[in-house]
Amino acid sequence: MSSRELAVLGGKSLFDQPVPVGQLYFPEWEKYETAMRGIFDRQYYTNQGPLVCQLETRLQEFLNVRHAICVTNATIGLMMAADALGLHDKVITPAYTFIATAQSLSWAGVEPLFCDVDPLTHQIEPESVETLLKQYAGEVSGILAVNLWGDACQQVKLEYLAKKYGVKLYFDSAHSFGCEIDENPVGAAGDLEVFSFHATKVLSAAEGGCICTNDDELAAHLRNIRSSYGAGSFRAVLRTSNGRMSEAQAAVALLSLDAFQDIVARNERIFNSYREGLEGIPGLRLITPGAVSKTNYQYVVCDVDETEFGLTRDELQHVLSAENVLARRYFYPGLHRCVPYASQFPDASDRLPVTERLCGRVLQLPIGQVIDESDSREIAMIVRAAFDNAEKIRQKLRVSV
Ligand code: T4K
Repeated sequence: MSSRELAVLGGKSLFDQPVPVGQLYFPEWEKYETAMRGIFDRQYYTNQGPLVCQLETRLQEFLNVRHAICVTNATIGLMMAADALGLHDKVITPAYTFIATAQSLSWAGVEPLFCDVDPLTHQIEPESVETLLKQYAGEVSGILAVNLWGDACQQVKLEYLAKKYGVKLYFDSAHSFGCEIDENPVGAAGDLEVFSFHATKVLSAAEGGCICTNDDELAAHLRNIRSSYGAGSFRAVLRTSNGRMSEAQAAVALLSLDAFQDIVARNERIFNSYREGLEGIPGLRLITPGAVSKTNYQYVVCDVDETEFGLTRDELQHVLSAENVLARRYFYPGLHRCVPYASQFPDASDRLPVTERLCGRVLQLPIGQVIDESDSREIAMIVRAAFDNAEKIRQKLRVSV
């Protein structure tokens, strides 16, 4: 691709329609129709219906975990988890994650204590966790770790720390459904794990999620918080909610689960074509999941080093946006700079140097059902052309500001 063709320099956009980053699985219409017809025939929309029950059983088998408790979405699941675990005072969690992670704690009346992440993998950094456990001894009731980017954090080290300091440990695994560590499915670590089945995730219920645990007591507690429907045994809980998944959500999730291996295989092909296309571009590093023995290839995440690449991450995003490629700045700003946390942690940026750096450098490219391998090859060529024409692009952007 020559510089003349870049849309930011006056060429035609690569795509006619905006291309989003997400997975956006849509089942075959006939299969969807059949599933919906079943809901109509049974005249049963929600309240732990047969499709939700079927989904829970299949997830338990797939994830090799005793309990998979389906919920409305992962945000609600994380809120329910914080309540069920009886968290109080402070909980350690990374600032480099989606806002829902920390907000679930705020909803539970718990203060998030932000720790830093690893500069290469972006996963929660156990050393940073231990520093906070020591500094706030007696005030920390838990660690909410995040398994990011279809990869996993250092779970064994975190389990050691949770035991040593006597705190709860649970995982926001919104990004890591279907991944494996040492051939074992992600989902059964710590006290519990929460997955997201949002439309942009590798397993989609359009909106949805599930909480996984091997702890029977905790599972019963969670089911009672979710609502009395399908709770099995009654437990007196301080707060109940409506975290139910509907039959329509479960129908999409079951079809998505049927197609799961194909979805991941497609992701893998697209990911590898990006890997080839982006290889050797100075200042552009593709984050490759390394802690898992199997990834879901859910995300294509790039770290842009302005000094070597010649453009900032934001300038590259501008170049891609002109091509109708809706690359996203996950996660920007860092949670320590978001309302309501910014005012509570005025010194957080000094304590979170890696998070600060990543928030200015990381860019997510499209993958999933919305594109194919030839699209990802073209997108990678645009990134390469952006590098080749960095100076010209900078001048153009300066003029148009
Ligand atoms: N923990 C972590 C670590 C998370 O990343 C998330 C969510 C959660 C917890 C909470 O999970 P949920 O409560 O959502 O189950 C998106 C997703 O909404 C969110 O699920 C995800 N993480 C986050 C990283 O990304 P937004 O608001 O930045 O993007 P959104 O929904 O606007 O979609 C991205 C692009 O896809 C846009 O360009 C629009 C396009 N799109 C989206 C949908 C839903 C479509 O074209 N069609 C669609 O149907 O949050």
